[in-house]
Amino acid sequence: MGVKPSFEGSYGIGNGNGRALYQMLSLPDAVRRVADKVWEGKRITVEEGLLLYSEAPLAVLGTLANHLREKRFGKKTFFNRNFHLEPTNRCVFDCKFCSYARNFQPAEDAWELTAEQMLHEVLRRKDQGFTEVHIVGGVHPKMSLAFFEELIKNIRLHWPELHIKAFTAVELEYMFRKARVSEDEGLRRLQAAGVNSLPGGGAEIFHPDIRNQICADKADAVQWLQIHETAHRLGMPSNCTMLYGHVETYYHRLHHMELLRQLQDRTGGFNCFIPLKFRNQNNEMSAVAEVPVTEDLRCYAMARIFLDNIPHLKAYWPMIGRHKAQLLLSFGVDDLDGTIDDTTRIYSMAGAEEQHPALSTDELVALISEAGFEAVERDSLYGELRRFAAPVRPKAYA
Ligand code: V47
Ligand code: SF4
Repeated sequence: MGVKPSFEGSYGIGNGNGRALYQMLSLPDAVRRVADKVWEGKRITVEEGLLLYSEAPLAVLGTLANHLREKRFGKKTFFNRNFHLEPTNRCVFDCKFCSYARNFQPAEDAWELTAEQMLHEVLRRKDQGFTEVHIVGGVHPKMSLAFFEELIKNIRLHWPELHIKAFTAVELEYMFRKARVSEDEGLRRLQAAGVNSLPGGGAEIFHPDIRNQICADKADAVQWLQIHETAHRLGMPSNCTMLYGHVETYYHRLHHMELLRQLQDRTGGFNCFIPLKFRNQNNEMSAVAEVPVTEDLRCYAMARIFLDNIPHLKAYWPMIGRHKAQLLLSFGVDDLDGTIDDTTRIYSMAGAEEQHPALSTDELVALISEAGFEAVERDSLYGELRRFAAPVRPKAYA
C-alpha cells in the first residue's frame, strides 16, 4: 500500500508551494515577473494585465486566480436565495446583442406586467425562504420613477425584510431623465421607497469604440459609473458586470475593469463582479461566434487577478451553465448567485445553457460540494446565513 499524497502538505495554497506549480513551466521572463507580482498580492497595471491575458498559459491564470480566491475565502462558495421579477420586455433601446427586448409593435411574446401583477408575483413567494428579489427588465416609458416608487413601497410594506435589488443604471438613467430629477434625488427617492442595492447590468463594455457598435443609444460609460458612484455614496451597494466574448478585445475588457477598479478605490461600494458571456441566438449579432470554454476560464481568472479590490466574483450559472460554473470555482469564482427559479427569460431567449433555470438549495449545495468547495448561504450583503457540510467528493474518486 502506497502512502497517499497529502495535497494539503505538498501543494497547499498559501504555504508558498502553489507558486511552484507555475514556476515549473517555461514562461517568458516578463510574464513570470507579472505572475510573481500577482502571487505576492500586488496590483497590476492594464499593460501588465494585457501581457498576462495574451501570453500566460491557462494553467498559470488558473493557479493565480485560485490562489487569490483561496487567500480571501478558502473553499467557501456563496449563494443566496433570490428570485427575479421582470416587469416588461418592451424596451426603448436597441442593443444589438439583446434577444429579449421587443419594441412597441404588436408582438405575441411581449409582456408588460401591471403594478398589481408584479406585487402578486413577489408576494406569492413569501414564506418560501427567499431573501432577495432582483428586479430587472426592458426600459418602458410608462414605467416611470413614480410608478416604481409606488411598487417598491408596496413590496416593502408587505414584506419588510426582503432585500430589494432593483434597476440597472440604464433603467435608472432613463427613469431619472424622464422625471427630470438628478441621479442623487432619484436614487434617494427609490432608497426611501425601499430599494436596498443595485444590480450590475447595463455595463456591457465601456469603451466607446465597442459601446457605439453594440448599444449606442443607452446610458454611456460615464452615466453608468456616475449612477453607481452616487448610489455608493448614499449607502447603496451594487454589483457590476461585463458582457464579454463578442467584438471586444482583451484591451477593451481591461479598460472596462480599470474603470470599475478606479471607482471601487473611491467608494468601496461594489460587492461583486459578474462577467456575462455573450450568447448569440435570436439577436442582431448572431453572426458573431461564441467564445470557447477556455476563453471563459481566462476571462474569469483575469477578473479575479485584475480586480483586486472587488471582493466577490460571480458566475451566473443559468447563463454559463451549471457544469461550467463548477469548473469556474477553480478559476477565481466564489459566488454562484442563487437558487433562481424558472421565471427568468433574459438568457433563455439568447441561447443560455439553462433553458429552464431552477436549482433547489440541495441541488446547488451538491453542485458546489461535488466540485470540492464548501457551500455557504449568504444574505444580499454577503453575511453568512448557513454553512453546509465540508465537500464530499464522489465515492468513485475518493
Ligand atoms: O446588461 C443581455 C446581459 C445583462 C445578452 O447584479 C446578455 O447580481 C449575454 O446584469 N448574451 C442584464 N448576456 C442582467 C445582469 C445580471 C444578471 C445576473 C445577476 C446580476 C446581479 C446582474 O444581461 C445585460 C447584458 O449585459 N445580456 N443580452 C446576451 N445575448
Ligand atoms: Fe433594452 Fe436592456 Fe435589451 Fe438593451 S439589453 S435592448 S436596454 S432590455
